[in-house]
Order: sequence, then structure tokens, then C-alpha cells
Amino acid sequence: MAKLILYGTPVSTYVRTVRLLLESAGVDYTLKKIDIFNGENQSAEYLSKNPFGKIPTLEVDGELLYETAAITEYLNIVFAAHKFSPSEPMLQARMRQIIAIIDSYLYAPAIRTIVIERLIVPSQGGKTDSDLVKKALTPAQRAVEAIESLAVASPYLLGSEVSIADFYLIPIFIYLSQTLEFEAITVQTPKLRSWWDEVNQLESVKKVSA
Ligand SMILES: N[C@@H](CCC(=O)N[C@@H](CS)C(=O)NCC(=O)O)C(=O)O
Repeated sequence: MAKLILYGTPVSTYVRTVRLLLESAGVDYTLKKIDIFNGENQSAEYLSKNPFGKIPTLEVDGELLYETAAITEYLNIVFAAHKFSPSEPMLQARMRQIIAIIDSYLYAPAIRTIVIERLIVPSQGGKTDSDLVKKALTPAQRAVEAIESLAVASPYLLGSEVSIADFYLIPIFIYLSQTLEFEAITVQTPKLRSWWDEVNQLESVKKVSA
């Protein structure tokens, strides 16, 4: 069995995406902490693994792989026999489309602005910038509503089987659901609300959130 080392901060949404896949596939791995809050991700040592200083990075038997989409695709093929990706071409394209929407349009307003301003800044003694949060609301709503229009969400985003798209959206909802804005962001997305009620009960979700 390959030796897997996952570098990252356990609270990171992208690290959680990879961990959800690893846990769901029952694969053994070591999580090596790289702290993005104290700048460890910008150290020369970490930049030699990932020149962008982003987490996660996966090491497979000494070989380094970064970018969550590449990591999840590799793990899904090698350790899960494609289980977390639909075989029907349009559904597979929908999975990639949802992932791209999360990367390009949801992560920034939802995590970098709303979650950071509402949860992280106050936890460090700072004051939420309400104007920033207000500006992020419409783009976050637009992205969540786009995902709603593509999703089956019964019980998983693409239907009866859990996929990499779920592993991307779950970590975002773990945090968004703790913000005051969650109600407004999901008011037009009833399917995603019931999806969230189901998936947040999964053992793998409880494990990566701990
Ligand atoms: N495109 C990267 C994005 C990863 C990413 O943005 N990770 C965040 C944590 S969730 C990070 O490394 N933040 C630290 C920073 O930007 O300095 C991927 O898909 O892996």
C-alpha cells in the first residue's frame, strides 16, 4: 500500500475535501500540520513542496501532488476504483461543473470573506467588517443557487452516490451554516438545505470536522 502524507491545516476546507475522500475510501494516511495562520505555508520548506504556498499537498511514496482537483482525481482512481465520480458523461461533467463553481465563484465570497469576517476575525478579538460581508452576500447566493439548479441532492448532490462534488461543498457548508448569512444564502435553495441536513450526519463529516 502506498504511503500517503497529507500536508495542511485541519480546519482548511480544501484539506477537508481530500480527507473526506480518504476517510470515505477507508485509506490510511498521515496528516502533517502546516499552519496557514502562522505563515508556515510560506516557509522555504513548504514552498519547495507547493510553490503557491497553498494547502493541501499530498505526498505519495515521496512524490508530491498539489491542487485539490488533481489530488482527489488521483485518489479516486487509485484508491476508490472511480467510486466517487459518476460514469455517465453528463453527470461527470456536472460534478466538474459544481467543483469549478465552488473554486471560481463560491470559495472567495463564502470562505475568504463571510466565514473569515464572521467566525475567524471575532475569534481573534477583531471586529467583523459588515460592509465586506454585505458585498459578498450576492455572489455567494448566486453560486449556491447555481449549484442548486444543477444538483439532484437526493440524498447526494448528483443522486444516490456520494461524489467528489459533495466532498467540495460539505466543508464550505460546515462553516457557512455557522454564520448569520446562512439563512439568506440558502433561502432559495431548498434542495441544498435538505442535502445538508442529510450529509452533515455522515461519520466522515463528523471525523474531519473534529
Ligand atoms: N487551488 C488550490 C486552493 C487551495 C487553497 O486556497 N487553500 C487555502 C486553505 S483552504 C490556503 O492554502 N490558504 C492559505 C493562503 O492562501 O495563504 C487547491 O485547489 O488546492
